[in-house]
Amino acid sequence: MTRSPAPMPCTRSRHTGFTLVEMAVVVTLIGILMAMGLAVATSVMQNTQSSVTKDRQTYVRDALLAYFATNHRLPCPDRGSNVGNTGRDGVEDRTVGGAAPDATTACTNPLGTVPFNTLGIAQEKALDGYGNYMTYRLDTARGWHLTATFPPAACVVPAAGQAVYTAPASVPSASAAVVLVSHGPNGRGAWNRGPTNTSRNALPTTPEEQGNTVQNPAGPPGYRAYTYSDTAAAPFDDVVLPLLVGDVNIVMTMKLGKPDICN
Ligand SMILES: [Ca+2]
Ligand SMILES: [Ca+2]
Repeated sequence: MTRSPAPMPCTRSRHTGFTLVEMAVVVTLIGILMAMGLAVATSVMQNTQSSVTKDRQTYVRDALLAYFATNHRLPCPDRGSNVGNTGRDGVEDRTVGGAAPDATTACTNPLGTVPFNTLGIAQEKALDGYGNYMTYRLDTARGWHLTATFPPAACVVPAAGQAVYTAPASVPSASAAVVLVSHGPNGRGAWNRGPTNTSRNALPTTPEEQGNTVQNPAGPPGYRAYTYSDTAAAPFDDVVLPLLVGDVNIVMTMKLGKPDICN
């Protein structure tokens, strides 16, 4: 009689799936990886917004210098909220306004946004990397918006412009014909692209940023081109680029073909 073979021992595990502990480990790892990915994505986005802002400010500054070289003056700000003018259409706003403003008249306001149509540049160049309009502050007190005489009738070096501070100090570090302000990630004080294209974000609450909106600036008057700070005591995220009086003077002397304005 033939004996039937003994049954093979069962080698198959009783657990074919993940244990709760294994599942917990996997879920934790996925969470860590997602958090790392999100942090990297956020960092990349912030760097992109910052670099776009700086690139556009440089672009606008160069466009202003080119405009000055051709027109011998700087354009007035685009000021969308003023009655009787053409609004935030990219055309500079003057007291005699409309589609073709009279360049011999005063600016409606020295503070507004970049007049992209007058400069002949794309509208997006007037925006910062955070989607707000950059503030454009022209030093109208010294007549930069009116046509300069070429060559000058007398040796007159244009006076100092708007004070720009790169750090808390009593003496400014730069003198600007134009100050371009991106109000940064918090966007406080910036004109935004709301339904009417004329809305302005809530103003800054800290003195470090208030000066860039001409809103009760504490400390010395002028604009702040401070470095970024996320400290609770003095947060600052504006990105500021001055068009220096010296740079405009260089364009003037180049147009005159002279070594400087007086020679
Ligand atoms: Ca306008
Ligand atoms: Ca800001």
